[in-house]
Amino acid sequence: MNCLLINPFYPISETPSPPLGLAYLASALESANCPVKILDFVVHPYGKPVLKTALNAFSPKIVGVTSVTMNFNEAIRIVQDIKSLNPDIITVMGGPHVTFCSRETLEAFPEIDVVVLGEGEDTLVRLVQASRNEWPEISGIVYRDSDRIGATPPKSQWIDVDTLSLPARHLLPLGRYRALGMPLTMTTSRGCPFQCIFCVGRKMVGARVRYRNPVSVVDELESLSGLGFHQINIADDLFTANERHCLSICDEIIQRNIQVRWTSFARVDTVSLRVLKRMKAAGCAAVSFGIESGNVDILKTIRKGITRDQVVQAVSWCHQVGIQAHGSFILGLPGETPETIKETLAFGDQLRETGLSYGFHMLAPFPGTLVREESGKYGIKILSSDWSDYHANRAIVETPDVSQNMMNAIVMEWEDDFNRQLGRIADRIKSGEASESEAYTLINLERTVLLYDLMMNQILETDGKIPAGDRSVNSDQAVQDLVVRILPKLKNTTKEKLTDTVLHALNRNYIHYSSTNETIQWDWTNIQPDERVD
Ligand code: B12
Ligand code: SF4
Repeated sequence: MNCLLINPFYPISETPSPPLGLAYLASALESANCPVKILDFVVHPYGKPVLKTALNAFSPKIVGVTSVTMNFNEAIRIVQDIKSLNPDIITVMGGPHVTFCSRETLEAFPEIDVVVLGEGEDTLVRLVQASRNEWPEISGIVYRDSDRIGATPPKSQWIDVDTLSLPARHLLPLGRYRALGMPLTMTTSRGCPFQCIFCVGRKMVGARVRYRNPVSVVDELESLSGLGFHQINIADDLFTANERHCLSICDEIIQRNIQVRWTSFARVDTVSLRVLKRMKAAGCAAVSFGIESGNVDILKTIRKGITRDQVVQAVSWCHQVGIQAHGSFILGLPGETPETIKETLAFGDQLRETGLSYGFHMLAPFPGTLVREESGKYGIKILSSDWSDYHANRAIVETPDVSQNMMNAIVMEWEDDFNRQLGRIADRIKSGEASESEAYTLINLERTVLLYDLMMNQILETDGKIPAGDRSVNSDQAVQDLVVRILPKLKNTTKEKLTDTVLHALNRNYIHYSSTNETIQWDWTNIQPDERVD
C-alpha cells in the first residue's frame, strides 16, 4: 500500500526548511512497512506532467498533502490534479490549516477524500492500512462518505513523542535546502501551555508539553550537525517551556563537545540569565521571541502574558551572553491605533539599541485562532477570504482606528528601507568600501537567488550535459563550459556573477559534475542523513 507525501510550493522568502512534518509521517509509515516517498515542490518546480510521472512510477494508494494557510491554494491545485489523473487515488490533507476548517474544506473541494486533524503519524498509518469502510473507526478524521461528510471523534490521547521514530530525512532533498542556505529543523518537544489569540500552535500540539528524552535529542542533533547546514533550528513551539528539559539538552551537547550552531523559539518570560548562558555554551546562536506589540493593553488583549520589562530584560540578557535576540512584532492586532503602532515601532528601536534584530508580520487571522473565531468581539474586520493572502506580509485586517492602507504603508516603508540598505551595500562593494561581513551578506543573497533560479528552472537538468569532445576536462574548464552554456538562460546576472556562484556551489559540493570521454554531466548533490559532509 504505497503512500506518496507532497510538500506544495511556498516562497523561498519564508526561509523554508526541509518539511519536518512530512518526514515524521514518512517515518511512521516506514516503521509500519508501508512504502513511502516524498515530493517536495518547494525546491522542485511543480507541473502536472511531473506529478503524472511520479504517480505512474510509484502507484500510490494514498497521496497526502500538507499545507499552512498561505499555500493551501497550491496544495488544492495538486490534489485536483491528482484526482484528474487518477480518481481512484485516495487524497488526504493535513497540517495547521485544514485541521481548523476541515468540513468547509471538504465541502468546497470534492477532490479531497480525508482531512486528518492535528498530529498525523498514527492516523495516516491507520488510513493507509484501512479500507474505506473502516474509516469510521479511525479517530481524528473528517472524510467524504458518498454524498455526506463524516467525522470521527477526536483522538483520545496526544502522541508520546518519545516513541516516535526519527524523521525519515533520507526521503527529503536535503542537498537542495543546504544549497539555498536554509536551516534544518528538529524538535525536542511538542506542546505549548500558552493561549495567544492569534496562534494555533497550542491547538495543534496541545497545552501539556511532551518532551523527548534529551539523550536521543542530542543523538539526533549530533547526526544532523555533520550534514553541512549552517544552522539547525529547534522548531519546538517553545523550547524554553521547561528549564530542566532545556538545561539537560544543553548539558548533553556541552558534555559531548558537539560543535553546532542552533537557534530556537522562546518567550521572554521563560528565559533566565542562567538558561541563556547554558544555551550559549551549547552553541545557541539566536533566539526568536514573539514580542508582538509595544502596547501593554494590546499585550493583555492578545493574552500574550508578557510585560515590556520582561522583554527589555530578556533582550539585555541575550546581549550579555552573546546570543542574538530576534523579535517578531505583529501589526493589526485588536486595539491597534496609529498611536499603538508608533509605540511598537519606538519599542523596536529602543530594543535595537540593546542588540535586538526585529521584523514585522501583519496579523493573519488563521482558521482556528480565537482572533478569527471572535473577530467581532475583538473589533477586527477581516478583509480577505483568499487564503493566498494569508502570508502575513500585507494587511488583510482593519481595526476601527487603523486602515489596511495605513498598515501596508508602514510595512512597505520598512521594506523600502531594507532595500535601500542593500542598495547602499551594493554601492560600497563597487567602490571597495564595504566591510567583509557586509559584502558577504549581499553576495550570499545574490548567490542564493541565482541558485534558486537554476533549481526552479531545472537548468542543470536540461542543460547540464555538455559535450566534452576528446579533451580531458579539469574543474576550471567544466565550470567555464557550464557558464557559457547556461548564461543565456538566466536573466539579471553577469558572466562574472554566474562564474562566482557556480564555483562557490561546486566548492561546497552543492553541485557536482562527472566527466567521461565524451560528456560532462552536472547535477545537484544530494546528501543522506547518515553522511558526514563537513
Ligand atoms: C517551526 C515553524 C516554522 C519554521 C519552519 C517552517 C517549516 N516549514 O519547516 C519557520 C520559522 C520557517 C516558519 C515559517 C512559517 N510559519 Co511556521 N511554524 C513553525 C511551528 C512552530 C512548528 C512547525 C513544525 O515544524 N512542527 C513539527 C512538525 C512535526 O509538525 P507539522 O509540520 O505540524 O506536521 C504534523 C501535523 O501538522 C500533521 N500534518 C502536517 N501535514 C500533514 C499532511 C498529512 C497528509 C497528514 C495526514 C498530516 C499532516 O502531521 C504532522 C506530524 O504530526 C508551527 C507551530 C505548530 N506547532 O504547528 C508554526 C506554524 C506552522 N507556522 C505558521 C506560519 C503562519 C508560518 C508562516 C506562514 C509565517 C508567516 N509568514 O506568517 C511561514 C510559512 C512556512 C511554511 N509554509 O511552513 C502557523 C501556521 C498557521 C496557518 N494556519 O497557516 C503556525 C501553526 C504557527 C501559528 N502562527 O499559529 N514556521
Ligand atoms: S505564540 Fe508561542 S507562546 Fe503563544 S500560544 Fe503560540 S506557541 Fe504558544
